[in-house]
Amino acid sequence: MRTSMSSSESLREALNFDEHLILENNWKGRFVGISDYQFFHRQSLENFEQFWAGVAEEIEWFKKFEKVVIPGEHPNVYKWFAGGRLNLSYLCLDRHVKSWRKNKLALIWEGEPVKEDGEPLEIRKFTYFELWRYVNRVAYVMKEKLHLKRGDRVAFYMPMIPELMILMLAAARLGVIFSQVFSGFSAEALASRISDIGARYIFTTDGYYRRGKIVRTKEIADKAVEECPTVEKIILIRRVGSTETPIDEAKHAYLEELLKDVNPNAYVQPEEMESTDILYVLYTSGTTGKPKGIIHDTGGYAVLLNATMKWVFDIRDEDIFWCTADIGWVTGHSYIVFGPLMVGTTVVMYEGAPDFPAPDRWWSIIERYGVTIFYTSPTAVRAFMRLGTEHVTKHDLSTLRLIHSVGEPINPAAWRWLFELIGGGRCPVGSTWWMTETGGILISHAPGLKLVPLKAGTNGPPLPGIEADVVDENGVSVPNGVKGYLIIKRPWPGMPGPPTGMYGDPERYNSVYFSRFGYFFTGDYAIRDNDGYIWVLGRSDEVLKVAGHRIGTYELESTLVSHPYVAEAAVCGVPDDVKGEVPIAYVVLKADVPKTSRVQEELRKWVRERIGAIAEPKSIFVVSRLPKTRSGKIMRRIMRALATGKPIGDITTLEDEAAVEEVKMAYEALLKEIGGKLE
Ligand code: 6R9
Repeated sequence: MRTSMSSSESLREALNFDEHLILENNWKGRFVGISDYQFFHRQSLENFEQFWAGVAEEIEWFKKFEKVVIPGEHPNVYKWFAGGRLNLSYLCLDRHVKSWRKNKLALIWEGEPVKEDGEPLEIRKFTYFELWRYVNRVAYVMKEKLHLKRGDRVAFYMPMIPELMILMLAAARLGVIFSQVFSGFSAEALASRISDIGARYIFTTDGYYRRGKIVRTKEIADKAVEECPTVEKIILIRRVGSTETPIDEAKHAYLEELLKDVNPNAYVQPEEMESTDILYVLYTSGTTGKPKGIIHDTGGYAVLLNATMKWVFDIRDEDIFWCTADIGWVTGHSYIVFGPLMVGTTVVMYEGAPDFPAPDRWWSIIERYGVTIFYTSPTAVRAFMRLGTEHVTKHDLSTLRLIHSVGEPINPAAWRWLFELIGGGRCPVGSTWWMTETGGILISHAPGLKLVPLKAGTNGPPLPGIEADVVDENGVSVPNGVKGYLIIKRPWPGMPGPPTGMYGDPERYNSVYFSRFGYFFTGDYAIRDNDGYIWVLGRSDEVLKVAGHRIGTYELESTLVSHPYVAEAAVCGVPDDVKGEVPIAYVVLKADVPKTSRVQEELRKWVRERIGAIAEPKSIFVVSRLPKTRSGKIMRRIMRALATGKPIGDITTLEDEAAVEEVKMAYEALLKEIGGKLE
């Protein structure tokens, strides 16, 4: 059965997805059809509260919720499953330890370093029972030795080692709010997040391995703490066995030492958390201002993750689940730690670089552990595509049965590569759409529901209970096949949580997400096709996605302007074959600075040190003025067109706020000026 109509045909063509890519035979015999899904989806919205109540009953509550969803104290903040009590650490561990899963593997971790023969040097495996014991001992240290209690805040600046997962579960056990900061971020980025949340402790490592080198996290944390008066101590987890700078007992303690005299059978009662209590705060980039601390609650978040593990990943007890994200990003929080452990699966976690020491590292991991579900990103796929197929074909990937990607739209070549080469033509390959703000997947194919035919390249229909739409600038639904803005029309479990959506800033939460359309605005462009499938096309705002990582242009611009040489700066993203997008910058220097090429080098280093290597601009143009409209808005499309050698006619009407003549003049002036200055 082929359900798509002509407009989605042409849409697929426009996006370069060709004919054979509706995969209705993936779920042989079980495939029902999109109209059945549409009916099911409509029902879930018509009986909205009843539907979500049913989904919520699939997890274990210490006390059952009284209400499904009620408004919170601030506009657009909702209380999901109010009155309910639960604990994520209990759901991820204790529940399984009480069942046959006690001795099932919860985690298989592989470190980056390899032996001479190329085999991994370290593999650590934890059963649910072992993980539970370790988490209890760490929770004991947090509670009894560090005197952390419910509602306190801590920061984790942790690389991809099992202790990160353990710290998250220990904090969740005690109701201690945690904020994990990506280990590739700089001291400044770390400091701003620690001070915003008012963390009492930072947990980090002495260092970690990345591409064969040691990254010195302790030194970075030391530097960050200088500006953070709330921090009492840095707790170090030993990973590389040495630090470059001395340990100061007043400032540092090793977790290992703190654990030494803790009983191996230590048990810490999990706190009965309110469904509406904060589980964690994760900082993410927006279009303006400093990074936003997105709050995730306990109950709504747990319900969405539990449901999506089943609907989207079709999780089964024999699965070996590998999500390749870093836990520093939301994908790792939701789909390495809380989602997979809640449903009792075996999680694979890998510490290092994908191509270290050889380009087949990832594929060797799939073979070594018999990974069945693989969750990755288009940018990683594109990087591997350049390295050739032989690194893949020498490994047996036949255990794989389901593949999804996340982070940005998937391009046809990357989709095909995943489908044909990695999945051997057997595995459905989806592109799950969601955001830090949504907590979990909202728009996706759902093999676990066995209803939805997979249409390559689309994100899929909104999941049950999720009402999404594509609208024009006035908030009116656009016809199928027409590009518009993606909005979410009803609250959903897992949305930014009480009390304020954004940590300490309810006004900003409202103005960023709700002021434009009155509904949650995702910031994305999308198309809805005739089957109701959503094709997310990319960001409509100034948020960049560099190798799938979210970076705000404002963050970059303010970092550049804080350099003593720089008077003004403007940043935009330009397409990149592998990373999807990379930042470029235009800077106006102060009068007394010589225009030498060293300026570019200096500024690159400045950004690297202040935000992190992922934010480093690919090119920096020194100009005498920035292309701005009369109202002072930076015309990023001009910058983009110039840097990519494209004519400025190539602009989308949706974002066009300046007169064409004005745009042309600014373009020509700048073109004249920067001619030949591209680095
Ligand atoms: C999970 C995550 C969110 C932004 C989002 C959108 C883009 C994510 C996507 C996708 C197309 C997909 N995005 N998944 N675009 N197809 N499957 O990535 O969260 O880092 O907060 O970024 O990523 O633009 O708005 P986050």
